[in-house]
Amino acid sequence: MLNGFTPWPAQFAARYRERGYWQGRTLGSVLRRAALARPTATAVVDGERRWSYRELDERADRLAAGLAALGIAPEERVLVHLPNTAEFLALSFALFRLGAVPVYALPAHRETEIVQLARLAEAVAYVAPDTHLGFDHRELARSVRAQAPSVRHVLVAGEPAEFTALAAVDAEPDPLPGPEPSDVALLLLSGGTTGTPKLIPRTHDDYAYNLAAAAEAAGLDADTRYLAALPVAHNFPLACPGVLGTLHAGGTVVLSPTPSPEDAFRLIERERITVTALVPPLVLLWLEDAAHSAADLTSLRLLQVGGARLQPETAARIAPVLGCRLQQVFGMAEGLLTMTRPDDPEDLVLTTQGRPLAADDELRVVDPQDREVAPGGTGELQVRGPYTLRGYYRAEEQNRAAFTADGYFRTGDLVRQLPGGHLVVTGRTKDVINRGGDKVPVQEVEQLLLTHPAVHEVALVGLPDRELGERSCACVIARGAPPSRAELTAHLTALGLAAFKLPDRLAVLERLPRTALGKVDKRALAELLTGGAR
Ligand code: OOB
Repeated sequence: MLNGFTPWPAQFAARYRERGYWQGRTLGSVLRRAALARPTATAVVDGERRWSYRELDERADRLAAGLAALGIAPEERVLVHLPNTAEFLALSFALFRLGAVPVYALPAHRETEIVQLARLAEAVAYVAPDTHLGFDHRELARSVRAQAPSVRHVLVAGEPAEFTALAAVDAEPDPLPGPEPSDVALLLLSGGTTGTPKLIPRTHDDYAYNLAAAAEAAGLDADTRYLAALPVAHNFPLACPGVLGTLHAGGTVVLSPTPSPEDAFRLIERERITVTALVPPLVLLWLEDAAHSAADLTSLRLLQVGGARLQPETAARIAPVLGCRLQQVFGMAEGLLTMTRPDDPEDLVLTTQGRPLAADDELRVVDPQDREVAPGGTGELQVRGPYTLRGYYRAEEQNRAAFTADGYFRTGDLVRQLPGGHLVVTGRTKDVINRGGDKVPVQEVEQLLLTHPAVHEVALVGLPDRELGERSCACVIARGAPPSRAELTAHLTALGLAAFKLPDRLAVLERLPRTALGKVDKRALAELLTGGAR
């Protein structure tokens, strides 16, 4: 068992097996099964490349053998920093079959995040494209190598420079011992409530349930043509049901280089896409463009929306404008998924975030003293269940705060539960800014801003925004001459921070409002900046 992983207690594991959530399957076998059933069907479309199930299956086997020949061993971590490409899928299944553990970084991540992840996971390899959207990953790889000594291999999809070409990692497949279904299959990145990133271990058993149950709830089958518009390194398009759920169902995955209407509409028309998933700001963009676009979107049957709050008014425009049904999804890389269902009445689909995937998802809604609120009341959501983690990876201290004594995960989300089980997400208690689905880890950004010489004190707050839901504002008490926003963003960019974490606004203040306990009062600060009270 992977060191630093917190397993479910034995009686819970036994129950999840007994009730059929955990079927003793590995993620590598999910593809194998689909490939045996429909070898010649198209599994993945990436630009002009089309791989059949047999081809994807064989590539995964050869790549697994090649990685083993490089000396990458089961349980070793491999930092995967690939955009939406066929290589992402081949590599993922290769690692699943080998029993090595992918750590999925988002394409937007830069040196700060990548180095932190490589160190935290003690990754033995970093896998990246040569360049992507104008950014040279080989240069990043050089600083990763210099700062994270565990990284022995850099594998490059494309022109490798001094590194190893991913395409050259290839060997005749040998039977591999392979992982146990209860082993950790992958590590996902948490939305981040602390100064440094946290990693979420997902086992083969739990993730196989997650993707299969989500595929069923979204009605996927062998005729599904799923467009991956969001970056597939994120849990939502990866397995909720996403690309893995589509392959489980025997459908076709079509990879879009970006989620822009331009790229996506062209692919929807060309590939007769039936299902896709978006975050709310992209829904607005698609709705706007679809009104003027000549593209034929009639094949689209279902649009999943999640990651941040969807306004009911926006939700109501989806069916008339895009000609498809909506499925709201509330989820987290930590596990729990709630979804509206095809047979839900329309008002529940438009105004709620759905109900849990599993009958054994145990939800409770609590007040700040951890006491359950009256049914229908608003409070923090706590959860445990067959696909919700019991501990972050190697994070003993953070785990004491993030979990209750009886193993519930404190989501930091404020919700209300309707009598039928549907949740309405109303806010959050955690200090994260949800910038249209991108999670801005507030403490991390504050710590980095404090390294600027003109910043004496800083608080990052989220302000309401029509398009993104929220935008970030850095409230700064200056040391000497006040800095400009351009100076601060240049400073953060030079440190190698992902662009979505850069403050959207700057407010230079004389002092920061404080609570009775002396902590910065972020609610008062947000009110001050939006012209509310005070
Ligand atoms: C998804 O996962 P993460 O890990 O990036 O972020 C999780 C957080 C939740 O705790 C919640 O604060 C927020 O994102 N969130 C939503 C939401 N879906 C997620 N807030 C309001 N409404 C929603 N529908 O974001 C994620 C993972 C799997 C599927 C979908 C989203």
